[in-house]
Amino acid sequence: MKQIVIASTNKGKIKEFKEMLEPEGYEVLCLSDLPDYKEVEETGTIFQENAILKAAAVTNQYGIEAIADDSGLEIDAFNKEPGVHSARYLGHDTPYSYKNKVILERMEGIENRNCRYVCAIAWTKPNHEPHLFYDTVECQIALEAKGDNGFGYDPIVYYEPLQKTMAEMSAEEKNAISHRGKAIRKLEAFLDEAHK
Ligand code: ITT
Repeated sequence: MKQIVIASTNKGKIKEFKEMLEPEGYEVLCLSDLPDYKEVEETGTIFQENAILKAAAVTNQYGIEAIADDSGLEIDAFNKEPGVHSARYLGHDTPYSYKNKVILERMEGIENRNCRYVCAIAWTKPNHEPHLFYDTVECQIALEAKGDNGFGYDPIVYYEPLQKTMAEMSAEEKNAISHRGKAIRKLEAFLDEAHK
């Protein structure tokens, strides 16, 4: 079994990495599996920068190969905010039911509801150049929150081609079209080569 460590504490993300990488023969470990991990500050201004910061922190601290995901929701009517601040928007520990309600209220009367999820995945390994895998999915802010699947902003992120919010999709449906699903497939192709 090939092992890969994802530098994340986000349960929703980790679940999606496991759903996609375990069937490919990877055992996916996360930060809570590493002893004495010191969390890094996400000081980057773009997703790619933060992804590299998080993956490199694990590679530097433990001398092992690692991956990290930095992702978020860009809302066009809010100048692409919350963007890289998506986890911290309205407070890191604020429940998403509240964050989503505030976004729906702020969107009232705004015609342009376009938004996108963005995902940057970084891969790092001692004595190797880091690699980045990036993808997005174009969506709209829904008129109301719907669905109980997924995590974070999923209940208010509406995907027109399936006429559902991300939280109304099954795991398979979301992984097939999501920013993270698409970026993980690029990572997978690279890992297959790197681990030959
Ligand atoms: P780690 O850094 O430990 O991985 P984090 O949650 O702090 O966890 P980010 O800084 O990358 O990670 O923030 C990503 C945020 O973007 C996440 O907390 C959600 O609010 C949002 N987000 C990203 N992808 C999402 C998805 O597929 N569904 C719902 N919300 C998502």
